[in-house]
Amino acid sequence: MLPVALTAVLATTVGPGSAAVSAGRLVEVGRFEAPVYAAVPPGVSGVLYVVEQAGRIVVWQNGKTRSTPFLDLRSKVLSGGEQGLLSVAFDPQYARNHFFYVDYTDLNGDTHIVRFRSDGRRAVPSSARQLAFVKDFASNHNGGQLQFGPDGLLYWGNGDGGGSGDPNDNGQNLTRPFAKIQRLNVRAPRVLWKLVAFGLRNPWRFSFDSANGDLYIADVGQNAWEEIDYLRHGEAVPANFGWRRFEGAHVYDASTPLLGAGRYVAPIHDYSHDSGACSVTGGYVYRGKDVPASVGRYYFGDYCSGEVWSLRVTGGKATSIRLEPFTVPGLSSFAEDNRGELYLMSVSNGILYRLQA
Ligand SMILES: [Ca+2]
Ligand SMILES: [Ca+2]
Repeated sequence: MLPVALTAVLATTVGPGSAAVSAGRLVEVGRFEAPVYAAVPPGVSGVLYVVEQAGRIVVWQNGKTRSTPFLDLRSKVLSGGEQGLLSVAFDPQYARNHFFYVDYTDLNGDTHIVRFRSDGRRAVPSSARQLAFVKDFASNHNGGQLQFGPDGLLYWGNGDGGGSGDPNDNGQNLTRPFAKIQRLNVRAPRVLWKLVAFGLRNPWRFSFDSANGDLYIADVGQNAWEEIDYLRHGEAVPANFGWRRFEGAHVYDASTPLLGAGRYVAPIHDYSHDSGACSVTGGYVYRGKDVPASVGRYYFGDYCSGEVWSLRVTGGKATSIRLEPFTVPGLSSFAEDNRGELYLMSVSNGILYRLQA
């Protein structure tokens, strides 16, 4: 049997260059019905808008949940598995225009990106304006993340459409709306999505580092490897993240050539399913004040094993990869507030946690 101190070190460090010891713990701050995401309008503090998979957005304020939902799309949303109301993004000028954007799967399982306006407290249903529609063919791999980038553009991720092994080779095909991250200038008079990245299997969660605009994508793998992808702010796009030639850093289908249209970008990190992991859930680079030792670390975890890790990107490479001393089974998402504090949530037990020192 190992000495206690050594066991603790082994439990909190994995991978090369990882001498860091974890500094955080999780504290429960709220309970919801199958939460899958949370976000907050710019400049607001003490509030999170929590996305419930069935189709509601509820407002959590100073530790309490408002009784009236901010948005209720339950009659329009097919929910369960990878479907449902999947994320929300608030307009950078929300304080002025009250616009926000949602991604959901409708009763046929097709994807909608819709802009709504609120009256400040609740969504105005008649304000709905559709910005994208994708006819889908399988219930899984619907992506679902919306984020505003450092350029003020709206970024949207969609998966390869689903099934298993990318049966239609959507990953290496630019003519279809699958397996991509695209971005939209929401101020332009016409809706025109532009390609940022392709070769993604299911980018369920991606985020930008609020300090420098770097992009982190957690791309869900097939049967063996989960991956973290990274693009430094300002790097040339489109980037080709390789699916289905590659799953993580490993060849998945050698007969699928990489499209020449984009530069292939290998993951900065991948991890195997050996430990009971099955599906990566991407988080955020921590920029808060509560856990000073974690500033600059990117957090992510696994939906099945509930393991949570963090790493630092140094010189374009993942360093100081660290297993955190807590688990969140059913980990559906992370969230970040305007102070840079980090939240985690479980779709299976409904708990919203906050990272604290
Ligand atoms: Ca699908
Ligand atoms: Ca990849």
